[in-house]
Amino acid sequence: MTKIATIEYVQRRNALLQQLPIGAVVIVNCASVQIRNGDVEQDYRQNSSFYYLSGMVEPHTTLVLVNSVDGPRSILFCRSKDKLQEIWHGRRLGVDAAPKILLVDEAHVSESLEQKLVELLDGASQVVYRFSQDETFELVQQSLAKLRRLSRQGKVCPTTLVDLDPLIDAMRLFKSGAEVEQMTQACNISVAAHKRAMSVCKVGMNEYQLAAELHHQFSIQGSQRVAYGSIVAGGDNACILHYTNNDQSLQDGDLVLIDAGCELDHYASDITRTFPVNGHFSDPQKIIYEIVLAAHKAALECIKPGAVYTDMQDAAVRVIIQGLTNIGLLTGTLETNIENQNYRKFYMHNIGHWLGMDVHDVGAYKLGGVSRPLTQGMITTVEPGIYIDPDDMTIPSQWRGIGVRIEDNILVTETGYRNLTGDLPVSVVDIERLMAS
Ligand SMILES: [Mn+2]
Repeated sequence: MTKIATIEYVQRRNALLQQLPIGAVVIVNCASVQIRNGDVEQDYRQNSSFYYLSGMVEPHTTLVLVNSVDGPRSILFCRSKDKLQEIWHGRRLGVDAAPKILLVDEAHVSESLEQKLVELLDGASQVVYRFSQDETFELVQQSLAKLRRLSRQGKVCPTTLVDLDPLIDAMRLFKSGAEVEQMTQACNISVAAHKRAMSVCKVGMNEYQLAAELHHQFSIQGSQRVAYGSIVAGGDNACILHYTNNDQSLQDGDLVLIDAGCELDHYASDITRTFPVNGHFSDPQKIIYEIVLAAHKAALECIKPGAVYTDMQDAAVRVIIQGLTNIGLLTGTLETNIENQNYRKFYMHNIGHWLGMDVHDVGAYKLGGVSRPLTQGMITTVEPGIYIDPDDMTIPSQWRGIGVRIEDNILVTETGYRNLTGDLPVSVVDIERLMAS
């Protein structure tokens, strides 16, 4: 399993500073530790943007970047080595090792941050931090208040505050070769886990047992955690888009929808497959499934540099409307159904989302109010679905409660796309064959 080289983090820090004026100071905080209950903490997962710039997994850490006249400067504030604390809670990187391991220019103990930050912000051309992070806001306000009080001693309080998020989001949206490699590995693990779930699925199993099969496969292949709460939805639970209870038994004759992906070194994968619990699609299930699959294919065929998100959504919507009209679940013409959005009763979400360090990754979907063109190096999900309300008595019973979603992870390439999760069976024949073997 390869990891992204440390030098890439240096390049990211420098690329960020290059977009800023001389004298700009960037402050980024790590994720804070959350209490789960009593004395137990939530599993710590580093903030994605902080990790993107630092490669540092530990809590209680702050990264400060200075775009000085002498070149870029990176300063890490982290926990000091502490034998007793490390015996209880685990190893720490410490200030001596940090410059060598993370290739930052300097490292200091966290306790010195407040005082050092006042010095670093003195006369800064602008202060760049994540407006979305409350603790950084407080830290910046405190430092600026101190500088203002010291103005008679010649200190200069910066007057320009800039939000870091749009800058870092725009960088994270475009994946480097190493990031693509990392995400390909994450996708491969998730593909193997979904295959395992398909091959072990049996009537009478519980949803949580199928989830356990996926999670076992994630862990055994080196994934640190899930990228999001796994959805294992048997029968009409599939019509609950964010179903995560995963505690019902899987019934003969039902479909099961699995939306699950692992995280690998802070990069997500996000796959959905829907397959029959007993290994064989019924005729109505097959009909709905084939419509979603055709919509999925139509959306994929749009993907190339210059295409926009709405191209994919529009292509999928057309196929879904046509399919639902053919079986009598929609009436009227294609155009009126598009205009009235009648299809939203069956397909109520969007075609996909950016994928990266966060499962719903950062990056603007529109630029200047219009859908932004796809560009080489972006990774998106493509995930059309049809969900037929189990309680809607106006719909013939054979269709009710069927929920199907098909989701793959797609890299936009120079000439088109690469399906990073394309090794996972998706056709009716291939799924039934895998389940039979
Ligand atoms: Mn998704």
